[in-house]
Amino acid sequence: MIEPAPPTFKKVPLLMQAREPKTKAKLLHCQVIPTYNEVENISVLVERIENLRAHLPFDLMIIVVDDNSSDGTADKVKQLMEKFGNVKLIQRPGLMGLGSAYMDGFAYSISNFNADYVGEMDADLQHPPEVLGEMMKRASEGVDVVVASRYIPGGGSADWSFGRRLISRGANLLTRICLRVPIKDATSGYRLIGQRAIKGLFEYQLSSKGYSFQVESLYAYKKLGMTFAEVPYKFETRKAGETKLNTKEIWRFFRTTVKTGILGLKKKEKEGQAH
Ligand SMILES: Nc1nc2c(ncn2[C@@H]2O[C@H](COP(=O)(O)OP(=O)(O)O)[C@@H](O)[C@H]2O)c(=O)[nH]1
Ligand SMILES: [Mg+2]
Repeated sequence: MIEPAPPTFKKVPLLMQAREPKTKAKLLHCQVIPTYNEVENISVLVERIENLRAHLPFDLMIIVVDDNSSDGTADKVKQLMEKFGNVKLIQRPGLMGLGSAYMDGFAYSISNFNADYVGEMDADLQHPPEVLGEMMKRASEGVDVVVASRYIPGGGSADWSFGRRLISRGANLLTRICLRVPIKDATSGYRLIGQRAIKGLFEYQLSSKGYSFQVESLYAYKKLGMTFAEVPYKFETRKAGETKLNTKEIWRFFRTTVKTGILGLKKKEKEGQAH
């Protein structure tokens, strides 16, 4: 079994991490954005999120997790950090996988900022940040896991190749059959998750560092008894750069989904209680 990568960030000293502006009474959402060679997308995305911020029901921080991109993504994020005090950067030494990037981003958000909610979102502008308001609204109604969905009325995907549609539909069908999660778009990488669901997730021994993290984590939330909701969105065309999803990751996804359906997930305790 592959061990999840250990967190590679250092806890930020308290003085350096003040949330600003301190509006309190509002809950805090940390939007985690993993990046690998997204230099052309990241500033457009961050600017779009910043433009929305004042209209959102929660305070918002942006946590970029960069895996030593060769195109200068991290330097671009450092420039954004000078402009926006609510942007943070976790720099990791090399490509370590989407799932491990999210786990590091979540752990950082909870341990440094005691985030009430964390979010998942691609850096490539496929996930329109304008949907965040509706996702936060559902969360504030008491939902633990809000998934932005292509496969409910109002959702969809623009300009997606036949091959990608087939993979996405097939992956969703397999996930629903194997894991019986109450979500139409189980592979969606656009999510908002409450603190108690994340703390529960940390107790599980996830086997995947990559894309199959999405279904493993959903299964863990189900086992934890979390509540779910889906909000429709239109999956947009990648604006620049290339997808990091490759054949190896797709096979790993299918294997992990079937394996999780049969064996369940193990908790981290030594005795390894299967579910
Ligand atoms: N830090 C980090 N980011 C990754 C990794 N793999 C993918 N990403 C980022 O995760 C997001 C989703 O990947 P993407 O290539 O858009 O996948 P797709 O939407 O399924 O085609 C993008 O922002 C990528 O840059 C990784 O191993 N590490
Ligand atoms: Mg993408």
